[in-house]
Amino acid sequence: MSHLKQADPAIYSALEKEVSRQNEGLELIASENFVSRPVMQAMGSPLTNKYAEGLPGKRYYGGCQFVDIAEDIARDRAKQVFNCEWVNVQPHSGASANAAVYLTLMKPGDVFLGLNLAHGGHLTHGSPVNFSGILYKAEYYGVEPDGPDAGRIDMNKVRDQALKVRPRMISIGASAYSRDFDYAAFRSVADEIGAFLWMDMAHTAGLIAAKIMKDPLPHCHIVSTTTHKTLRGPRGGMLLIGKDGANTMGKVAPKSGRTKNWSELFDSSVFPGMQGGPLMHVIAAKAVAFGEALEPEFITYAKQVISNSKAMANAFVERGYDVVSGGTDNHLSLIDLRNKGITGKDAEIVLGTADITVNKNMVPYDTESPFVTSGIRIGSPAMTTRGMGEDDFRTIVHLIDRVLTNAHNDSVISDVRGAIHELTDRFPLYDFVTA
Ligand code: DSN
Repeated sequence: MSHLKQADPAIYSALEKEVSRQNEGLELIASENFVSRPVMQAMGSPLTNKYAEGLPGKRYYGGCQFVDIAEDIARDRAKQVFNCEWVNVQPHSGASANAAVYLTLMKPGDVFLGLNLAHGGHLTHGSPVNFSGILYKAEYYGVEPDGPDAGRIDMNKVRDQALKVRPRMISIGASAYSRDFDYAAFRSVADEIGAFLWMDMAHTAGLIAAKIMKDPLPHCHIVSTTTHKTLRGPRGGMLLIGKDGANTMGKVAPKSGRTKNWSELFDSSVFPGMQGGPLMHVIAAKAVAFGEALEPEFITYAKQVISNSKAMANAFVERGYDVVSGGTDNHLSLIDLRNKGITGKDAEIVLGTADITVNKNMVPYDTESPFVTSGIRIGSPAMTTRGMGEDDFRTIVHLIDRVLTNAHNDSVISDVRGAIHELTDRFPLYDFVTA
């Protein structure tokens, strides 16, 4: 970092402080993780200088022979990781990947059916303030309010809703849903009404790659993801079609006099439909991360993510917290704090003062606004990457509970902050700035 330190002390200083925050604090935001140094090195490389619109071997610029190697490796490794037929590794983000899905499969005004944002869905799955809700007509399914399946999706209700609103596309995937999805049941609903089925696996991609959560690829026509959450790659997006996915979508109407495969249509929705030049440094970093995901250590990590998440959820339940759906199958839990007398917003702030980073989150049937919320979302991937196990996560729940039940007691919060720093000291992270 010596060049940066000398050339731009203001940015260096912000970076140094952020690295200290990451080193010392407890990172429990479910969508965050810590990438390896090789991933960071590929990202911070001269590949950022190269324009490469198009695909490997078919670019609109000269001099692409070496970035082609990187993109081909990224695509080949992604295909191995997810056992899929086709990928496009160029989307700059999950939202860009999702935009390419809409652009390919929907026309403005078409109806689609997705998980309600207030029940764990994502902004790009039909929120009225997002392009997906502005350009298309979003209809929703949700989770059960009460009963034995409280907090879970009831597939009979999804079917009823699909038969009622007749969507052109059904989306699966969530930002705050702690249970696995019944992809076969979703596909059966989609087939019954002739709809496309799209899974946004951004949150669980790493757990799917490790084959410890159900695989959406054999059931869905198209799958999108980010690459930086449980998958532990650089910030970015990707589109995938499973071995059977594209073949079950029927015939594509000829465009420009030639029948195109679905994969070609998705490719052209990414570029030139949604994006200009791909970020070749990020694509190289994706290739590195996919290589890491093919190593046996990745499966150990992914299993530990879920064990830690379950240990954390159980510890919250034991302390009288209302964990939505009663537990978790994946890397996150959603905690409804209404029985604890603190809002999600206040919980996020007070935990932050103890160097514990979480995010406030709407809970299903929330009575607070999205800026206040009644809950927090807590995830295990980042601290699992640092090496923590179930006992550490039980300690974390104990410390979170101390803060939330002593939210106005500065001395308790200061004690907890000290305990957090002792804990994180035992699991070193990055030293390249502070060393
Ligand atoms: N904003 C991400 C999350 O935190 O879940 C999803 O895009």
